[in-house]
Amino acid sequence: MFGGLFQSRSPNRDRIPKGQRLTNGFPIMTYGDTPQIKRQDWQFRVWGLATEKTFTWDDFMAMPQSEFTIDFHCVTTWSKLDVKWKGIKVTDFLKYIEVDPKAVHLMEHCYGGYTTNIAMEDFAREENFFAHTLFDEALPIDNGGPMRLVVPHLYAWKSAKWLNGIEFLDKMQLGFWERNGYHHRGEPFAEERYSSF
Ligand SMILES: Nc1nc2c(c(=O)[nH]1)N[C@H]1C(S)=C(S)[C@@H](COP(=O)(O)O)O[C@H]1N2
Ligand SMILES: [Mo]
Repeated sequence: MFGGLFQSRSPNRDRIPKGQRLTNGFPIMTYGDTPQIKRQDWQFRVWGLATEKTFTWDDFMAMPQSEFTIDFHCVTTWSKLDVKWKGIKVTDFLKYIEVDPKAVHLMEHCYGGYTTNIAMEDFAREENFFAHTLFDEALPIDNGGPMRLVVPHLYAWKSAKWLNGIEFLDKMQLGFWERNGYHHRGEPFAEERYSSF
């Protein structure tokens, strides 16, 4: 009879970082215009400290496909639990390119010009993926369709929508929000919200 009470103090509490609140919807967070890119026109380029290579939609579809259920934390304080996606693991994708061992950092580039930076060790992790499906539907354009990156262990501004390239770097450079005061790494459980530089 007290089940409801105890459930409301649920096991999920540990999954919600300090300063965050649960949302049931899926807020859209976009700076600027939303680029309209069709699957057949989508391209993804790798450059910098990696052998330059351009991939098409079909190239990505031919890679191993995986399913993911992850929690998503936006620095503006909403968190959404158990978001279901399909896509390509970063660790699987990395088998298709040649990265120079000097690459320690990278820049995510998007249609529309958004950028965000990430360290190689935060990028090349098992739980990160390129997403093309959200809750069993083609990834909606507002959520970054046709393809976005998802990096569950960092704040969602690192999960670049309309992704179209990755530039490998020999040192950290700052992306769009990072140049505008956000933390260079952005780990939600450490509350790395703002830059300390
Ligand atoms: N290209 C691009 N990617 C982006 C953004 C953006 O403005 N442009 N916003 C980021 C932020 S701040 C968040 S919280 C998430 C939001 O993803 P959603 O709109 O699918 O909820 O996308 C991230 N990726
Ligand atoms: Mo965000």
